[in-house]
Amino acid sequence: MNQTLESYLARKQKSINRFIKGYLPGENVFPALIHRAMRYSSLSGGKRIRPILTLASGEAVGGDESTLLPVACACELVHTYSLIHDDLPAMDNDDFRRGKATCHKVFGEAIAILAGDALLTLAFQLIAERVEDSRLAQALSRELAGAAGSKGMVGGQVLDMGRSPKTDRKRYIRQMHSLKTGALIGVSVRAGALAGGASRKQYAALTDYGEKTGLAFQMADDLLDEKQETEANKLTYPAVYGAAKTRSLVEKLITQAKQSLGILGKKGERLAALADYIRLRRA
Ligand code: GRG
Repeated sequence: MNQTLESYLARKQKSINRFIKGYLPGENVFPALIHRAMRYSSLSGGKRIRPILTLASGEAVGGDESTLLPVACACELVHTYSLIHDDLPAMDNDDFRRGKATCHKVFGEAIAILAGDALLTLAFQLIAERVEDSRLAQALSRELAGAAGSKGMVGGQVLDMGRSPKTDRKRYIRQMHSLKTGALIGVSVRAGALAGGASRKQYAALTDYGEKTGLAFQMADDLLDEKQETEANKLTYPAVYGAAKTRSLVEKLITQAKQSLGILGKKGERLAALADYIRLRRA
């Protein structure tokens, strides 16, 4: 990773972590158990890719970090909720996340479900409380709810939990990944564009960038996921296309994502570097 991007990621992760730490209810706030669970999962060292994309997208169109941070962190709270619920026994049944015991392993299933619910709710409270322009707050809430809900991430998760189809697997997996992972990454980029004051053309370009990057992110994740070999009935890009073809699809999407940044000129360079980071990431 180039030095400039590395230090940008470190700086932004620090700002995001500080904001989330300060915004979440303290662990002694009544009822303490749920707040401990919310803090446990939210402050456990994720890469913060989604909120960083929000910040980079907003900055590319002239927004400043302090205005963008609440919006960025709202996207991260939704992401954290989805991970807690995804790890539950009824879904992926995972014991570890980010190298630590999963929320339900530490706090039990009921509290983990509620911690996810509370984080999702808190994301919208954050937008309502910290985005001063009420029209912008309304637009952001609509976009984020759409991306997180049944026509977005939840819908993608439903496809993932279902039986994989015998025919038209390519269309099915594209839909599933676009919804399950792409929708939240896409909205993270679009939310930055909206909060940063993008013009119509800039918004359209960033929407395109977000869609391509979001899909590429999940394909790259499939390539990294060692479980794919053991979870034979899980529909993954490498299972459908083979690893080599999946790699070339990631390359193609990232190239297209970077091309859509053309109208931003030099201001799009950070987002281009982030797209490469997604293409090359090893964890
Ligand atoms: C439960 C409604 C609901 C949705 C779950 C996001 C999701 C949908 C499932 C997560 C399963 C998974 C591991 C998908 C692969 C792509 C992905 C979202 C990876 C985790 O995101 P990262 O790599 O994680 O950004 P960190 O830990 O860095 O935040």
